[in-house]
Amino acid sequence: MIREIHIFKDGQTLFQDVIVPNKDLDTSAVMMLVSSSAKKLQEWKIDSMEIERYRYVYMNSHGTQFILTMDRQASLQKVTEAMMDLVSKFMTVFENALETNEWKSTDFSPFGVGFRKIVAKIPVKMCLAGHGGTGKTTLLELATLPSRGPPQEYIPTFFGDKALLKADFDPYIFSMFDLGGQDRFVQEWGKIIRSGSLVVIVTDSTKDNLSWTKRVAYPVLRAELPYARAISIANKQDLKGALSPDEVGKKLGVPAYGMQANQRNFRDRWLKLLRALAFEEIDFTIVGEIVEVD
Ligand SMILES: Nc1nc2c(ncn2[C@@H]2O[C@H](COP(=O)(O)OP(=O)(O)O)[C@@H](O)[C@H]2O)c(=O)[nH]1
Ligand SMILES: [Mg+2]
Repeated sequence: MIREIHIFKDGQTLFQDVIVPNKDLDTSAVMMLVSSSAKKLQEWKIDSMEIERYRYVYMNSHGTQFILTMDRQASLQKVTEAMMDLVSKFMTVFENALETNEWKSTDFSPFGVGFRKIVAKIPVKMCLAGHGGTGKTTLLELATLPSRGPPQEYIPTFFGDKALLKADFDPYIFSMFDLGGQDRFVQEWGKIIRSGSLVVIVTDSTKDNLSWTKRVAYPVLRAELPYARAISIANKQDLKGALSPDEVGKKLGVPAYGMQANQRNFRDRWLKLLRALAFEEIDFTIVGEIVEVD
């Protein structure tokens, strides 16, 4: 998922759009570092550097530095393509201005619309991870119920199902995977979840299920998606004896949110949680930093 764009020339900011701000790093210091590397690049070459859970993809054209901030875990190839696309579009409109002194008085803000369209072309990969029977398919179905926006799509697959969520998350669209929770499939998760930005750990709020999650799911998630963001769902809160979201969160070491996936009136809450995870407006954990408790 692309989080930010910054465009610089001669140390001045021509354009920037911050969709999900980075609260961990000093952005202006990082931009100084990255843009000084970008300046040394040959025309149309693309390079990148990683800092913590972020990746900075950069390019230099017409003495102008383009820097995209993305989730480190997401697909570098897709973002590289997006970079080519956006620099071409930018040059189509502003090349003449950049070649003269005119750029100093040019308004680059109309580029924002084109930029967000490019962002929307890369689906944000989100994985539902959990044991069979915890409610992953039900959560996918809940998210794909007819909405006011463009139609959401439910796509059955062999290992688990997939949904394309096109409404409610502007400018992002989500590609959400139900990782089949049969034990024999868990080893296959790696192939499906590679380049996932977001993980939703689904539990049925029982003790046995929490130990399965930690024993079987955690090793795969840690190996495959160390930089992804994670929350957990304490599902089936209607059942007698269900552990509270608080207890589930403590035991898993991942903030947990209560849910009843088989109830339509939980749809709004579910979509709000997904949105808040993508925009970093709720508590979450980085997969590689999960500290579990017995
Ligand atoms: N009581 C209750 N049942 C649920 C809830 N969410 C899902 N279920 C049921 O749990 C069963 C397994 O759900 P499913 O989505 O197929 O699980 P999956 O294997 O993780 O995909 C189904 O019968 C669902 O209707 C819930 O919040 N409460
Ligand atoms: Mg299922």
